[in-house]
Amino acid sequence: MQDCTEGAQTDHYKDFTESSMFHIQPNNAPRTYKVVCNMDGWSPGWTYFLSRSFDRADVNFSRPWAEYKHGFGIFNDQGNFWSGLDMMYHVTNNRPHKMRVFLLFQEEGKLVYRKYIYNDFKVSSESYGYNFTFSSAGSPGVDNNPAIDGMSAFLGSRFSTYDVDNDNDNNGNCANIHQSGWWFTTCDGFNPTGQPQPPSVQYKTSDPTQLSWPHSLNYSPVQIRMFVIAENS
Ligand SMILES: [Ca+2]
Repeated sequence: MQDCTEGAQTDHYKDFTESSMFHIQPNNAPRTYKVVCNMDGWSPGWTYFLSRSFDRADVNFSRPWAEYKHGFGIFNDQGNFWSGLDMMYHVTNNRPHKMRVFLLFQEEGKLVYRKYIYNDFKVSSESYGYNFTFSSAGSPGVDNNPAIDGMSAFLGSRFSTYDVDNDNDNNGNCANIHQSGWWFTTCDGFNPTGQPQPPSVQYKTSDPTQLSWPHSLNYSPVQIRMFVIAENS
């Protein structure tokens, strides 16, 4: 299958009842990629590229360029993982995809999901630093809980890791400061691949290694998931 969306529409995979590991090969790709697909439930056909949650076996996200390029972590429904920038480049350039960010916050003693959608989300090739574009964005809301656009602040930035500093901060290495990899601009911004916090840590702290995403009340996420699905699927 060229991506998880095609897999979810194929009889061969219809009996899968949860998110699990598959191999995909986009038509434009030289090889297969290991990914986690959502084949059932709320909306089948999503290809995950990031999953990190406080309640799972810890995976170190402070990794070099080569690992963010190829992917790392535990590739299943209960694992923390990053699927790799090469996969994202090939999947999103093979045919149009929309991207969804799914965040879980602890807000006043209650776990609240918030999501944001980016239409026609595309990651460029390694020679362009994997920078991304999208055509429009919006928050459809989950139980009327809108999220906040976190991606626009990173538009135009190249990806950075501790060994490849492509950020716009001349005084620091943002990936090293945040102990993660991302399309960093300045080092005092948000850290979407950072360490998720237990629900007891309700508010974002000054710790730069903490997982963070814009929120009007500065809540700290306990979980982040990012995935893409083919448009008009
Ligand atoms: Ca820098």
